[in-house]
Amino acid sequence: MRFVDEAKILVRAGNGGHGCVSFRREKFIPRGGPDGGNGGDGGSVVLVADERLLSLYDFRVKVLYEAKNGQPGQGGQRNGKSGEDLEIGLPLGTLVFAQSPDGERLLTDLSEPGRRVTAAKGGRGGKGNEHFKSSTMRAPKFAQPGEAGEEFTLRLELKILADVGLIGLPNAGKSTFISRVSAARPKIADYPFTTLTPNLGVMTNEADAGKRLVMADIPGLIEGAHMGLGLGSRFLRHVERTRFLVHILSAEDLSDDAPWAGFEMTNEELRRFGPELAERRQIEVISKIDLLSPERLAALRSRARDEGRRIFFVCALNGEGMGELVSEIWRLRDAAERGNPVVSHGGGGNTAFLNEDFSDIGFAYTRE
Ligand SMILES: Nc1nc2c(ncn2[C@@H]2O[C@H](COP(=O)(O)OP(=O)(O)OP(=O)(O)O)[C@@H](O)[C@H]2O)c(=O)[nH]1
Ligand SMILES: [Mg+2]
Repeated sequence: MRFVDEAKILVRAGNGGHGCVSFRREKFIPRGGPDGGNGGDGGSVVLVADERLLSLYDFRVKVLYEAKNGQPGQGGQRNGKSGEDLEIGLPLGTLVFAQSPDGERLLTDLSEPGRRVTAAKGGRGGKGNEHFKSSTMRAPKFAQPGEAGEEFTLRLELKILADVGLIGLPNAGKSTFISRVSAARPKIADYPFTTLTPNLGVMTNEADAGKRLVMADIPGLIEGAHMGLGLGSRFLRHVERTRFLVHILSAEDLSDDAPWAGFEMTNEELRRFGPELAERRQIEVISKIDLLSPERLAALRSRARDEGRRIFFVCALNGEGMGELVSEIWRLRDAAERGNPVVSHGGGGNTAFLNEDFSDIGFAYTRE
């Protein structure tokens, strides 16, 4: 399924059924009283946050969403049936804007799984003529029409909600990382911009009541991303709503005199995109350490220590350093959960499984 994060749809609630004008007609009762029933209410259009979805693609294909009309009332005091509501499932993290000639307003932010919001209210059914009879009006020859249902143009904007955002230069090993720690299976290849759209992976911690953590992998950032270079900041908004970032730098991209310069470059792009994102807590990771000589690796470790910089050195291929990194990710997530409930997320579509290679650290790694 294609990843799409913007769409525009038309939602139309059902009209209320008209009230009925009718009079009782029975043998030997020449002038029966009014017995027109009420019209049924029109169905509403209801939006539901669904954590299994990760794209607005469907809403590019189908644009009009209509709930059912209420049925008209009938003679013999029979009320019309109400129209059924129409439920529309939207990805968790969808912002919904209602448009009107004088602009748009935020209708809702579907930021909790299962959240339900009525986007267009169904019209009320009209009263039948029986409702209007009184001592002064015994035979009302009118009934109430049903109300029209509401109708809106909605602009949908998906901003992924996840616990952790993965960032780094192209080819840093981000997708490899997410594929090692979750059941997500993104495309991985030895060239930049392999990832073209965000992926979500779910990590589970079987040792802790199956606790889940959702990680978002986005395309690599290059210098000038904020100006639209590379895949630009097009996808940066998908790590805006994360608790913290895991920043991955490949051992291939370390320069000799200023080894961490690659981190600074990506951070500069974050800053230009939004200062708030640049201040988000990060875990710094050097990946692909299997490509370094033991001496160089030792030198880098001690340099980081001397500079008071906590850097995790890992190899996603053989698992070296991964256990420690994953523990740190859970630790930060737990701390963030206690401190500030930024994200509420029950998990995405990718279920994780226990990986025996890493079972000694007590975390459920996934690697089928
Ligand atoms: N030697 C080695 N290679 C690795 C390691 N992790 C990833 N790679 C390789 O690095 C290349 C890029 O990996 P990806 O996971 O696609 O990198 P990415 O950061 O997602 O790249 P983009 O999606 O293009 O931004 C692939 O050929 C991987 O096999 C590692 O720990 N060691
Ligand atoms: Mg990738």
